[in-house]
Amino acid sequence: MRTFCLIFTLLLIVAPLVAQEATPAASQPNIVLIYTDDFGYADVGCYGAVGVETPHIDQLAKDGLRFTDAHSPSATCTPSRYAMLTGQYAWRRKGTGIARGDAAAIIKPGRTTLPSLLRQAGYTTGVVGKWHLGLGDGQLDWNGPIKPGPLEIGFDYCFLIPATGDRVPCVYVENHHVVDLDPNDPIKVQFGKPLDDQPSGKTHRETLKMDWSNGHNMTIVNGISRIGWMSGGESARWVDEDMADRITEKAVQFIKDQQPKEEPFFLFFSTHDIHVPRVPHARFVGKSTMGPRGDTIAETDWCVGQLLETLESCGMTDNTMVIFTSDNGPVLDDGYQDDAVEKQGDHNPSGPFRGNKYSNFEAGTRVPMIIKWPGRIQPGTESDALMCQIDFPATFAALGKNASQIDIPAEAIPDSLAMVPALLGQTKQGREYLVEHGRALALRHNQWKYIEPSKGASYNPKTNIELGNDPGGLLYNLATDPGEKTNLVKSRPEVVKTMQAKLEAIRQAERTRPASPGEKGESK
Ligand code: NG6
Ligand code: CA
Repeated sequence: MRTFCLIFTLLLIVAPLVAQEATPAASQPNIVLIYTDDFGYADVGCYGAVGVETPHIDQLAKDGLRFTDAHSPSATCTPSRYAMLTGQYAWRRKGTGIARGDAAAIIKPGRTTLPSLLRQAGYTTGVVGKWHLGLGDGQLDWNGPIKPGPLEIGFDYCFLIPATGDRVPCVYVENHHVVDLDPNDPIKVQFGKPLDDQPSGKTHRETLKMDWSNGHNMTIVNGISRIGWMSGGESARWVDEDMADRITEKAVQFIKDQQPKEEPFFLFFSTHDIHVPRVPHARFVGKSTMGPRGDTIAETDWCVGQLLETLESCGMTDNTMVIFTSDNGPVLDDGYQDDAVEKQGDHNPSGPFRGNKYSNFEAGTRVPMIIKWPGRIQPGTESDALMCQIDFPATFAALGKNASQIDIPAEAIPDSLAMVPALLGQTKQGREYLVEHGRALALRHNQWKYIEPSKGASYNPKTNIELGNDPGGLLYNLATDPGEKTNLVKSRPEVVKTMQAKLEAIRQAERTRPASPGEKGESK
């Protein structure tokens, strides 16, 4: 009897794994992608944060899989988001750098995107939070319909912070319209020269509730001066302290609205935290020892908790894959005097890695990534597979029983690789190659990291960031030197040569996604 019980128990444990191998596409999960802003590798507890607690995010790791070598596609926001949604390395495409607040839509209608692929598999798709990929087709009138935008490239619903918290316009956009706009008080937005003689962060610096340190000295909204000029739209202007609550409420509602439906959903929840200006709600002030930067980490953890609680109360926990990650590495002083430097204490947001946001060094793109999918991903596991968010389109499209309904044109998502076994922790074999993108390009392969020669500044004194630009190039063995301390360019010329050749081949290629069986056309 005992033997029978043992065999039976073993079967229970092993069967789902075997089934996973045989039919990797049993169910069609909901997908909640929590995309944080400027969270560094070690900005959450389960990656080593000190001075702030992140119990909900840590619980995700206890219930799921924690990656230690996962990357945002770039070391800043716009290119990372562009690449994650289109599956194309941003450096292949001009105009994908940090977008202005009045930038036109960077991803044009008709493009195959992460949400447009998921829609083919029957998903309802929504994006709530920071967008920063441009809106409209140039010369946008913020008082009229705002398009093209997310709804024209595959999302069914959007509630947006159009660019960043530190850029005008400081209003929310829901689907095609600015929220709470009074037509008698139209909005004007301008970058470059001032709009009128309104007070600015420069002229009325003493009135600000958070002072700027670099740039960010133009239009004042909610006592904080921003990048760019904006007039009108008083009733529509956001209150920074309420931002996390507003977007969480919208995300929670989106999830609840899906409950009666048969179809799965995809929610791209894109936090403003912990980007500047860091202005937590009063209930999070003092939750960390690190001032606003740490307090907004605590605020983000609360948002994560709210989403998980909603899934649970809707009975959706079991069939939802939740992913927590970040759009680029960490920065302390990013233009406001918010005590991030002064109150850093023992907390090291880059963890064991060198560099920060903006940097070619590892911490520019190596970010936290945690995935939970009950029944499909083993709880409390860890993987050092080389992963990148650019693979989300091909990977999410390959998940679940409806994957065969998705048609991926030859030219679509050109650098996105289907990484289902690695994403689910069935293998620790990740990408063979990854191009990291700071200012210069860097190639990862096996233990090697090669940063191509770059003439840019090696250090930015304003942000206190080592950018990792070197005219001679840089080569590191990450297996023995994860902190990128010993440059091997001179001692290992043969490695430099192969890495440079491979990087060049990837740069010249139009795509790195292998052709799918039966694919015609330009597949290489
Ligand atoms: C920089 C801003 C920085 C931040 C960044 C974009 C200055 C001096 N610095 O230009 O504050 O807004 O752009 O960050 O203006 S990102 O995470 O959205 O890429
Ligand atoms: Ca960012």
